[in-house]
Amino acid sequence: MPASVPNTAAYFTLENHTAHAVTLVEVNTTVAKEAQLHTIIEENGMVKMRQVAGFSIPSHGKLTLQPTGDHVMLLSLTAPLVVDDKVPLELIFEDGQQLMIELPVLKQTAPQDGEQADHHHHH
Ligand SMILES: [Cu+2]
Repeated sequence: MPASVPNTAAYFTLENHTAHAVTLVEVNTTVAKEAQLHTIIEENGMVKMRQVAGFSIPSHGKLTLQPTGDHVMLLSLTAPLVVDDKVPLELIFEDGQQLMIELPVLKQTAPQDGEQADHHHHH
């Protein structure tokens, strides 16, 4: 991620091993002013990002965030991200559960409009 770009996106996979569905409703991070849950939709042949209220993960299912679909948008980075640094994210679920994760910073080569799907560095 070049230092001049104030926004970036986070991708990870969550597995739900419980007997009930869970919903990720909020993400907090120290590296950006705001983290939003986004999905990508196609409308009239245009690929667009939309903010959503939550990502639901079915019982014994998983949520896969990726550039072509659901993702966490980090808006207004507070400092430039350095490749291989770790970015802490606090995930908050609808039932009040919290989960801390750390993601490595990867070089970004794909544009953020979601139209290119075949890069190799995604999780
Ligand atoms: Cu987005």
